[in-house]
Amino acid sequence: MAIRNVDVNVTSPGRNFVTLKIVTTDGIVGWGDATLNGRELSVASYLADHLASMLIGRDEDRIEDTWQYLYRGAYWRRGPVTMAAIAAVDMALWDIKAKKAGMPLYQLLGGASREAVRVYAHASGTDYAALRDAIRGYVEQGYTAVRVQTGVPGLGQIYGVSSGAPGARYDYEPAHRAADGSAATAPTEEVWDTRAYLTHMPTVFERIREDFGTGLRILHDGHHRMTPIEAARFAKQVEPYDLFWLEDCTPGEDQSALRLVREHSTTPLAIGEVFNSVYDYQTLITERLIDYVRSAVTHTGGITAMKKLLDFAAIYGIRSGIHGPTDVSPVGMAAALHLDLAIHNFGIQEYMPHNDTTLEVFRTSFTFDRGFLHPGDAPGLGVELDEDAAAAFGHTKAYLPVNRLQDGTVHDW
Ligand code: GCO
Ligand code: MG
Repeated sequence: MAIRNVDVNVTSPGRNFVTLKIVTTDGIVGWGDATLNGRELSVASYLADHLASMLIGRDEDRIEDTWQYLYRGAYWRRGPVTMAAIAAVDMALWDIKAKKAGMPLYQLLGGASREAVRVYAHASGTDYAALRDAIRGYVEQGYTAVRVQTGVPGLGQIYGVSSGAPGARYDYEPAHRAADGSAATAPTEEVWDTRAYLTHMPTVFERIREDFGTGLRILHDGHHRMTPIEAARFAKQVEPYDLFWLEDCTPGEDQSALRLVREHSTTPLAIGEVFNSVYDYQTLITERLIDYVRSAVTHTGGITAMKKLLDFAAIYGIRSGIHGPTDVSPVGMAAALHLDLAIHNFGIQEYMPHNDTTLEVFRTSFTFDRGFLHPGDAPGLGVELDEDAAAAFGHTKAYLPVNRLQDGTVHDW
């Protein structure tokens, strides 16, 4: 048996997704997620124009060899486009192998290490009252962990914070189309002031602890916006509020920046959603500068690479916190859930539910129950793309916003 067909599907049921379909000579179909928010067509081209023909005729069972062939065999290694493309091939091959075995993928990864996967929700609000209501809503649904993001007095729309418009809980998240829903031609711009943010945020954590007590796991995302010394001071200052983690406090390229943060604080640190290789973590893991690995399976070379990365992290007592916003497709989310259920050093899983339109196009078998997800027991990843439904939604160009300081300087994400 061998790989017979490789197809790349680009669809936009509310937001853009890139999905790889691999079909074997005996008709087994495997799906992989290759979505790279705001740069989707680059990965689609990498797959369709460069990799697809290399895969035809290969033995679909040789997952490790195929991974090495695409990674080590290529002259140009790493980078989000390459690693998202390799991830999609890898996921699709694992999907096929598990379907052939008649088992959910987590069984092939060693079987379940837990009954279900604890997830955290995204709560946000332009002011504290709105944030508190959002947190309360999640606590009532059974969530035990919530990421909190809020507006900062004096600043306008901030990334990660819902505008508060009716029914628009996650309106900050996808890359933005034009206001009328058509293709955007350039990113929108937001204004940022780190000093105002650093003054305001600790007061928010204090109120959350007053209102929700000590039991709730509170997470917060800094979106790479602080300098090392700002991050060190902030992480130290918020220690009394016992964050589950502070995410992406400094720009991702500079692994040594986290040494400074670590020297000054015991607030747990998470980073990695913009990383795409184990080498992005080498210093962070071996020097124990972080507590959680935030990579997406979709952007870090797939299940094969993530399993190795997380096993490496486990040696240093570092746990998983796999990236799971809606810019990984339900296929990528399922891949994360199978790993989460199987690995020993699971920490927590991010969960932003996809909207109904997306879920009509991707048929999922994972289930949510009172703050926990389970990948389900369908053979394979447990997600199927309905290509007819997908065909109704053409790709629509969209951009993540650009961030500027009040004087106009382009700032970090
Ligand atoms: C998170 C994130 C995402 C990113 C998004 C960008 O989930 O922690 O930071 O919401 O902003 O993945 O494409
Ligand atoms: Mg993040």
